[in-house]
Amino acid sequence: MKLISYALCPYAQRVSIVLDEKARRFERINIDLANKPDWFLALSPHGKVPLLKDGDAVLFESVAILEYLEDTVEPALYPADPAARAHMRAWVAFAGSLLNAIGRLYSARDAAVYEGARVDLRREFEKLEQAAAEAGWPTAAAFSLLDAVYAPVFRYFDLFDQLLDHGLLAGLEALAAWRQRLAARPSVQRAVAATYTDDLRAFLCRRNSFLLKAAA
Ligand SMILES: N[C@@H](CCC(=O)N[C@@H](CS)C(=O)NCC(=O)O)C(=O)O
Repeated sequence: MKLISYALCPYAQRVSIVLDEKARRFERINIDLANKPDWFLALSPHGKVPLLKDGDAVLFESVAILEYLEDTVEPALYPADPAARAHMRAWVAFAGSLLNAIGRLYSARDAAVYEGARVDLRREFEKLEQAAAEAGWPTAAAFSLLDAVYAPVFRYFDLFDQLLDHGLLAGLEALAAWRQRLAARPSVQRAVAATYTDDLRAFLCRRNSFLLKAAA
């Protein structure tokens, strides 16, 4: 299999983590999104990564790719029980809306927009905290698809925590425990390059992010 990606993409990280957890060997090809190659544009309907190439099949949209891998490669990362599976799918979708909210946060260029995004994101994390604590995700024995989609969410905070006192996860103990468990997982560590945090900082700098101005 070939995973077409971009170095910082959280959606591609999901796929990388799941392939790794399912012990499927794959080749990762990172492209420059500012200069998309023609071969990529010919394959990608929306010009977005990730794409997964499996033989003649070219798959796009990370959740569709995860579902494909779940249908075709053992071990299962969704629960077998239909209600538990539906529940997990709903929280997988929530991880996507969190990634959008994080995007709004780091795209803010001034204090007022940043503060609005910060308050919205904090509210979403409080919802997640309650669900995580009730369901026991932070200490779950088996790795699940939920782990694969929340690990890239938490990874942003490796840099954000160095930059400023954002308070986004403060006091959310279930999320802190979950984040720690995921950060120790080899598949999660291998989903990005060792230069990830520096690369993310450079990305924020190019976007003139308020996060860096506040840190300065
Ligand atoms: N909903 C898509 C989102 C994918 C996405 O937004 N990818 C970004 C990179 S992280 C991208 O390719 N953006 C294209 C661009 O910036 O031109 C998925 O889950 O795969």
